[in-house]
Amino acid sequence: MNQDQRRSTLAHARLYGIVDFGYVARSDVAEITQQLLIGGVDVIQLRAKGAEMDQIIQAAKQILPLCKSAGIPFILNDFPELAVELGADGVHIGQDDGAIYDVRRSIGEDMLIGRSTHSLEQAHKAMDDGADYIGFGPLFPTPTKAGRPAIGLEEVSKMETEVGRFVPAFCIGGIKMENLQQVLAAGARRCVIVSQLLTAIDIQKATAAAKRVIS
Ligand code: TZP
Ligand code: MG
Repeated sequence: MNQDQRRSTLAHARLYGIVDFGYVARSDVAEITQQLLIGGVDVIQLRAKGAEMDQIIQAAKQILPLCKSAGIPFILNDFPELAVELGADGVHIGQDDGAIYDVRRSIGEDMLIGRSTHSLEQAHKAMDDGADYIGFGPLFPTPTKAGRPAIGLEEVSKMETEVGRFVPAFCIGGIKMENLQQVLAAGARRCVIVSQLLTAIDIQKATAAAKRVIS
């Protein structure tokens, strides 16, 4: 995927899926990635907090070709240099992972940079700093990111108008089928859903159901 394809895929993306080692056994990485892709996720991220480097590399090498043949961008959480080495489409960084400018300098213009944001102010800053997309949340409390205070729905609409119109903004954190309509009604246009998809009995079906609501 070249730079234009990466950015245009992202511009149309609605549902962002994460292969999160908190829910996915190392042996299931390929199978679960495939189910997310068939279900209709528009972006895939590998999030492997606390894992050994070789496990991250091994998982990334399984996910990458699947994303490639599906035409879906593959984003690595953290590790910009590794993302370049592996040929990932982008890297996702948190508020504590340094300046976007520095990451851009190290990975170049072609790759995507996603930034986690937890307030309207941080969303603006990420856009101004040149993020290709942002995550915005957690909207609700979530075991996937335990301890991070929920920001609620109040700022979603303003964030979409002021930031999401220019830079794809994915609402995240505690989003489930049960509250998805409410999140969209609050102004969200794009979402990340992690635990509800990954703990579903039928991941492909759960993903497709979420995609239908969000599209
Ligand atoms: N960043 C903010 S909330 C979150 C991340 C990675 C976790 C989202 O996971 P879930 O299970 O969909 O709440
Ligand atoms: Mg990080």
